[in-house]
Amino acid sequence: MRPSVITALLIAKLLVAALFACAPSKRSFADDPVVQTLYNRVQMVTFRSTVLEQDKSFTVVLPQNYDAAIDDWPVLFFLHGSGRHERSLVDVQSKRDALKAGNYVTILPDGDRSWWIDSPYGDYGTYLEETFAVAENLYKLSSNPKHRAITGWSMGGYGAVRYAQTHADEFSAVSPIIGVIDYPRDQSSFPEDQRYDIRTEIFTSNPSNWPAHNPMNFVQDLSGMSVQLITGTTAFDRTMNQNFSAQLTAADIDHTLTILEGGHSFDVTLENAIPLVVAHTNAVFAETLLGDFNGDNIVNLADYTVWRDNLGATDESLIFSAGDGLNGVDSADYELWKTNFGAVSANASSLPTGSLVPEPGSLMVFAIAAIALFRTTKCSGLRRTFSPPR
Ligand SMILES: [Ca+2]
Ligand SMILES: [Ca+2]
Repeated sequence: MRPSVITALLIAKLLVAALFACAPSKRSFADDPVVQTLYNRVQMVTFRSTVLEQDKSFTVVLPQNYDAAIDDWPVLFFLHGSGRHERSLVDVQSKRDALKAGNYVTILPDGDRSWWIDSPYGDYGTYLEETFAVAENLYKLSSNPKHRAITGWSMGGYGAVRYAQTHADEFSAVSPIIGVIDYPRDQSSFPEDQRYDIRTEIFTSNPSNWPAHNPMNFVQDLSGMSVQLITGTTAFDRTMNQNFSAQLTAADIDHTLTILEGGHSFDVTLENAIPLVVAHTNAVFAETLLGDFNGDNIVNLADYTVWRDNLGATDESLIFSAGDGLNGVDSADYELWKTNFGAVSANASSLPTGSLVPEPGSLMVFAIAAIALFRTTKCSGLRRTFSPPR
């Protein structure tokens, strides 16, 4: 062989070796979740969970007007019951259709039989935070608690309440469906058909460990949220839900308790509960017209004045709690106002006559606002915002 051919072969060999050295030994989803379309407006995302050290999936139901170019989509997290998984709802057409009526993104994670908490079974509470972070990044979900809600059925009802309690500043609504929510506890005082075996692989067999896991002992952490309890007439969890409702009432926390005809059932009670949760979530998200800082159901110049006069305040109640829910009255709230300028609330039954949108595009207004902003804030990382469909 001629020397030049040998050199060429050597170089080729080195190149091939270098290529293989660079190739990852195992496919990792950490930085690159894989998105599949399952149905119209329904997707499945697979990613590498570093918490569980395995590949996990969640499903996603997108609202009709979803636009990936827009940030801050409202979101409902929906946790499944034991023995079910991330596809259990979306693979049933009636349930899938019911979920599609949401004016927000629905995220349905996979929690195996974990009860959605950190336990000897696995760190599924931490994994849930990880899953939500992946979803938030991929679908540009809102971090504003006013546009975040959580629900689930059975074990997922328990998980939704516990997650809302341990992340109380992240949600405006929680809706357990046939939730096992006065649990784990000694149930000897419950009627026999109203009991549920303690899952000792999660909660241990030592009763002294149970109170720290029973959502009943933390109802106060739900204050400020819109709480919707749904159970069935013959569901074993009915007593637990009635207990929970009484505890909420004692703590002066506004809530609803709906008892549907049916048992602890995927096909009946859950089926009929989904539209109620979707309607509740739509209503809670529409309640706040972001940028309407004086609460008159329209976003206009008057709201800018309110924002300016309260800029720097640590409490957004001074701007009618219509900011981004974070960091007091700040530049992000001004951005919300600017984005939603001219918007009118769906709840506006009677606007004062003559109060319709004043010259929305007035460059002078924005110039003044921009100067005020420049003077008073350090203005960084401003986010675009989604205004809910009206
Ligand atoms: Ca207003
Ligand atoms: Ca703010």
